[in-house]
Amino acid sequence: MAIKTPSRSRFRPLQGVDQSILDANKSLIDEIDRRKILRGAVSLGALTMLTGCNVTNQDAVQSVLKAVSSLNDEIQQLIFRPNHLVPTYTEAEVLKPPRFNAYYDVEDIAPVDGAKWKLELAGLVQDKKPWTVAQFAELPEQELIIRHICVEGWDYIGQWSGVNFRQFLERIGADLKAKYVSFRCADDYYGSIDMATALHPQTILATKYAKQPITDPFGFPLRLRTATKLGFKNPKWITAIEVTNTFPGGYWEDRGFNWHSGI
Ligand SMILES: Nc1nc2c(c(=O)[nH]1)N[C@H]1C(S)=C(S)[C@@H](COP(=O)(O)O)O[C@H]1N2
Ligand SMILES: [Mo]
Repeated sequence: MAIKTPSRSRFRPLQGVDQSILDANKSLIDEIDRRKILRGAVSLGALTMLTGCNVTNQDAVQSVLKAVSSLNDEIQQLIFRPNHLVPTYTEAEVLKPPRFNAYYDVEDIAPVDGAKWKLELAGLVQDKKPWTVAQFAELPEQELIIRHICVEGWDYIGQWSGVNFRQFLERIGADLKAKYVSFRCADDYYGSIDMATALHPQTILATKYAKQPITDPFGFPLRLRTATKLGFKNPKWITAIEVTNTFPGGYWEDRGFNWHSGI
């Protein structure tokens, strides 16, 4: 009896793209999948973010797929424009409440007790004194109304505020020449970003959504919000931050997703 092997390709259709375009570009899509640059579905929004090109029409799809298939982390890092600002939106466009996602269902989240919570600091940081919720509340706030793009193929506009990450890193005496900033979370999630992204003017440690404290599903009391990265590069329920030159990886990156995953 023949054993049916599951299809090797886990690539599901790009949202908003005609099946005929996908058929015509099948080899490129397979190539992307083979290199595990992207796994699972990918939206046009995600492609736009990964490539920095606005993927709005059919002609653009092929060139963008080509671009993505040839990208690797090093190249993406080279084309990163440190002070290039990502589009922001108006309050009227903000989704309330935001859309939940994690590697488990919303019923399974374990809320963080703000009274007991502390942010631990490690690595190339001069002042490793842990931070409390009350101390974060005293920091100056920056607001970002930005698009959250999940690689699974959905997105929403969110309104986040909290301390500018560069300001926070300067305040704790972080070595801004180090390569990576890594995050540990109250769940088993972990992640990391390159220093250039950490220092980007639209990267914050968010404590509020739509001017109210972030609620449990969305990362209370502290999460990262960076405008230049896909959703999974924004850890929620952060418990520790480390500045390091040793590549830290991340939960999804260690399962095959592209580490840079941004512009
Ligand atoms: N700690 C933690 N952070 C996480 C995740 C997670 O499972 N655990 N999922 C990531 C993914 S894949 C996405 S799309 C966003 C979802 O954020 P939201 O629920 O605020 O929309 O959180 C990211 N940060
Ligand atoms: Mo995601």
